[in-house]
Amino acid sequence: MDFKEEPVDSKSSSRRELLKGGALAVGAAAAGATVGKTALAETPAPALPSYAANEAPQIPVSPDVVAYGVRSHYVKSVRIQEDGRPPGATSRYDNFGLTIHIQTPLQDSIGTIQASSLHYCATTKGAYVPDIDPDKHTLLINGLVDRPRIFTMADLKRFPSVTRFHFVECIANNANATHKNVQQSHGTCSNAEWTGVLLSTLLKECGLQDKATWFIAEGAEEVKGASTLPINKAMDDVIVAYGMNGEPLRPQQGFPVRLITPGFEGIFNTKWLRHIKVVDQYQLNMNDFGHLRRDETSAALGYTWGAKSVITFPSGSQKLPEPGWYEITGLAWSGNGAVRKVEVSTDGGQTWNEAELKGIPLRKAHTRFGYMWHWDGDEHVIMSRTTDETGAVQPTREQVAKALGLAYTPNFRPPGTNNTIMPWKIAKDGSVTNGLA
Ligand SMILES: Nc1nc2c(c(=O)[nH]1)N[C@H]1C(S)=C(S)[C@@H](COP(=O)(O)O)O[C@H]1N2
Ligand SMILES: [Mo]
Repeated sequence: MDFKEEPVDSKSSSRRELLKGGALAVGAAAAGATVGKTALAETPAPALPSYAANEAPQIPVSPDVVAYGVRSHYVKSVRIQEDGRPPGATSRYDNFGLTIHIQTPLQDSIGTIQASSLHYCATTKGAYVPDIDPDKHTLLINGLVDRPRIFTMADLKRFPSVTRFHFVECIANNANATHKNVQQSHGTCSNAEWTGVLLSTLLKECGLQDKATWFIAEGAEEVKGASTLPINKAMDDVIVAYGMNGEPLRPQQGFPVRLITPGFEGIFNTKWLRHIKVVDQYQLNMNDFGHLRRDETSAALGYTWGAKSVITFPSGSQKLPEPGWYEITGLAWSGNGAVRKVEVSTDGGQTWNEAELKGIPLRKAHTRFGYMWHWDGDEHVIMSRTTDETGAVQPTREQVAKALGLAYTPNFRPPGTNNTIMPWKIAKDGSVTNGLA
């Protein structure tokens, strides 16, 4: 069909005929309109909730809420203590009776960062953390430097700052078959935006000496949380951080200042930082207990986290209400650098599909991924696998056992930093359980 194009204001416009539903409109478009009209006529409009100011439930705006906001009381997501104990319950203690681990609710996580209030927390001090007055706090840098110095918090803030996203992950983040959900299996890892001054900037200020090979970082609490770290890591990307997610660090995260050692095992991220001593040999510290390797050359290098990922939805204890479309989503990261690729399998690892990366993958930081999947109502084992920018691919537990020459059983727990693939089992009723079980 064709018609003569005429000016819009033409009295005898064929365009006007079209708009009035004339001959030209008798086609697919008109048929569509009819369907729409019928559907509208048969479906009563749902009653809209009224949000008139005097009718809707009100949240009292107290001075506290004005001063520092609170989330909706409909949002219930909370941290737990290790192994599923609720907050306040007795945690598992180490040989010193001091360990506490608090896990972040990854099953409810949105985007890539953990709210500071939900960031995991690990301390060898127990349930109390130092309560430090930032105006009185200082950081001493001495040892193999030309100009030892004591920095106040105000001094630290005069140096050029960096603001970077990084994950911190405890060695305790070691999924096993008893874990009910992703909070228990992977919740000892969080990602945040950290602001501070590069340790390399401070060491240059102090005049780092050539014979320096290691540095010891010490916290302010009595057990010190000290670690020995290689100086080349200090000169690479270690941050002396005072800011987190747009505000000062929280007490549990090391207020007023801590180390961030990107990609390294969590224990090296010394909180309540008060002393950095530059030395020329490795020194054993309290925090090395249980983390030390016998091999001298790698003894204190710590464990860098490899390529890792986990599906956060659908994950253990969640339930798919009905067959149909879902976005399988989760987090991917690597201590080696940025995530390059994430794949998702819905058939127990037989076939892999490339997932969509949400946003630009950042070095040693969480990247969210998503994969649209039509669940057919059958049993499935779903899992995710990361490849990082160095080409490292997240392994299965079987592969790790084989590489280490260890026997593989379903109870196998990889030693050290466990970055193995995490399977979730979906039953016919849609319920999701630990696929290691
Ligand atoms: N001073 C000090 N720093 C510390 C610790 C500690 O007990 N004392 N715990 C370490 C451990 S074991 C981990 S996993 C990380 C956890 O950092 P987060 O609590 O901010 O998540 O902090 C590390 N830094
Ligand atoms: Mo840790």
